[in-house]
Amino acid sequence: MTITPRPLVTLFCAAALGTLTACAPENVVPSGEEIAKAAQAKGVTISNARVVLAPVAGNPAAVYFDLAYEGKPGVSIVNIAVEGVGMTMIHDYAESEGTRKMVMAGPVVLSTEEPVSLAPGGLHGMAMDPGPDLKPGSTAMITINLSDGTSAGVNAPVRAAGEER
Ligand SMILES: [Cu+2]
Repeated sequence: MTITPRPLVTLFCAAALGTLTACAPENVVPSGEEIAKAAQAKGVTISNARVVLAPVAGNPAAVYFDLAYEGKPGVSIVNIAVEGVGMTMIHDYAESEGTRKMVMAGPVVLSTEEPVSLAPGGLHGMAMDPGPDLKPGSTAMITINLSDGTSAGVNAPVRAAGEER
């Protein structure tokens, strides 16, 4: 079975991390079985992947990485899954009534011209309900699912809130 890209609804989320769970349900993460069956993405190079925990245990963790792409055009990241968390959303920031708010983002179109960067202050992954195994100094598998049904995985270090992002 292939993973079909699902249209992601752009909707405004509350700025506070604690209330973000309220805007989750549109972004459906494939089951572990679907991930296992997905073919390895071609032309994808992931670097600098890391998961940064929130200051309060159990609050959403941030997911960052750089992705260079040399594959076919018209492919995008449909969703991201992180081992040991409930679900991961793709977020960006947008200006609204003079304040910066987190908004749902994606699919993220891949380009051979410019790498995709999930980084502090911009596009990022938000890993909801991180489990107890996600500790500073450990690692977590990040799976990046693409619209062509392939996926790329990377083992990322988990960092504490105060560490370098
Ligand atoms: Cu976010």
